[in-house]
Parts: sequence; structure tokens; C-alpha cells
Amino acid sequence: MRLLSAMTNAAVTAACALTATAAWADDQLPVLPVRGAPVPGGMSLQDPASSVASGVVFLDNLLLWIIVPITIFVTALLIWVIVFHNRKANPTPAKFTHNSPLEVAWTAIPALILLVIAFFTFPALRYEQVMPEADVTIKTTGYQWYWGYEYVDHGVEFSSFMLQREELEEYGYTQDLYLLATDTEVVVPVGKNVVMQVTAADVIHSWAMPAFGVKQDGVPGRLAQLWFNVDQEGVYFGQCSELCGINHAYMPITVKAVSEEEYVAWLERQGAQFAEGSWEADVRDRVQLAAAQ
Ligand SMILES: [Cu+2]
Repeated sequence: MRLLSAMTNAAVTAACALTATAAWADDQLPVLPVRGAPVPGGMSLQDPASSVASGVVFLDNLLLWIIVPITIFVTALLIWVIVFHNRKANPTPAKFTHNSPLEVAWTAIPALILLVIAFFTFPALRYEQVMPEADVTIKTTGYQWYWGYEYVDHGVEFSSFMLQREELEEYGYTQDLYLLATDTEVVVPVGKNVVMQVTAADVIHSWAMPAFGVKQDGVPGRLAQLWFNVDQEGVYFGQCSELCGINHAYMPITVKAVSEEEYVAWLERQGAQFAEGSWEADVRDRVQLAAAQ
């Protein structure tokens, strides 16, 4: 175990040194509550923080209402057969082999249940998979074993590495966020459509953010997409969700959702350029105007 963690540290340090880019930890972002993180003893999905996640939670609850009665019904049938139709209780069993009404029922009822499930599933899938007009486009690339990010409209690029235990406090995180918190974070504005292009450079990785209800494999040579629109400001954590090698567990994802103004200010600190007429330029001008008055 100690050898493994020493190897992990060595690998992460080496990777950091190799890919040091212009980005650095930004301590001017506001202090935000942690909203998307696993909790001890947690049993259900994380609280949804996007419309996509709300749809996923709705579907999950719906399926629970369907699956629980079915499980109770099948268990009751099994108990009934075990108790009343064993050799002792029922020494001379009936000899019939067919019952047409029953066969029609056990074909038609499950088919109807599947139709009900499909009726709710397909719209949810379509909602998740059809990309809306993007307000923010971010390209993420999975590497063994960290994530690279590129804000494609603004020329901002950085890598994101997991923080070691001794680094957490320095970056403003508590110890229970070990294996989740990263040195740089994906910053997104709340209430805006963020389209994330997902790919990978070596093996297949997966960019997953439970509170946003998204998970997308990053496949080398392909560009897949996912989208979300975050409801609430906060810090959200995710992890690589495709087994990608020895340090698969050490390439988490940190997203900070902030106000439009904070987002634009963060982009400016990263040296971003704004296209004239873009909504980011409008926010910047509005903030500058307010400051000048
Ligand atoms: Cu990975």
C-alpha cells in the first residue's frame, strides 16, 4: 500500500512537472458551499443541480415506484408456491400445462410496463443527448491520469490534478474531500448552457459529474459532447468513471459554479479574450460601467 501510494505520488509529481501550463490555482474566486459530493452512508443519487440531473432523479424515482411493487408481487408468488405447493401440502398436483388468459396477461402487462418506462425514458435521453445552443464551450481531454481543459472561445487552457492530503487546506478544502478536490477547477456560470466536448489522449476515460446528471466517455480520436445548466452556485465533484489504468481513482473533477460576473472576472484573470458582442463582453462592459459610476 505504501509502495503504491509512493508510486502514485511519484507519477502525479512527474505528470505535473511535464504538463505545467500557464494556469494556476485561483484564490480570488468566492468561497462556495460544497453542493455536489458523496456523503458518508449516502444511499440515493446526489441532489440534482441541473435540469438534466432533475430529469435523471425523476426517472430514478419513477422506476423505483415500478420495481418495488413488482419485486413484492414476485416474492409473494414465490412464498405462496413454497408454502402451499410443496409435496407435503399438495401431494397430488394439478396436471394442466396451459392457461391462455394467464399467458396473455403475463405477456401484455410487462409489455405495457415497458411502454410506460419508454414513454418517460426516451424524452429524458433526448433531452440529455441533443445539445442546446452553447453559452460556454469547454473541451476536456482525459490523460493518464488527469484532465486537461480548454475554453475554446477564449484561448484558456489548463490541466487539473488531484490534490494530495497535505495540499487540501492550502487550496481551501477539507480533508474529507481527498480524492475529489483538484488544484485547478472548471469554472462555469450558473444559469448558462455549458457544452462540454469530451475526448481522451491515451486510453478511454469518462467525464462524470453526478450532481449534473452527466457521464460521457472520452475516446481517443473522437469528440463526444455533454451539456448541463447549473442551478446553484457551489462546488461540485466528479471522478473519472471509466477504468483507465493504475491511477484511475486519482483523476477527479472539480467544478465551481459561480455568477456570470465572477465567471467573466475569472476568465479575465486567466488571460481570456472576448469576442465583441458576446455575452461575456456584455457582462464585462456592464461590470466596468458599474465600477466607473
Ligand atoms: Cu481516467
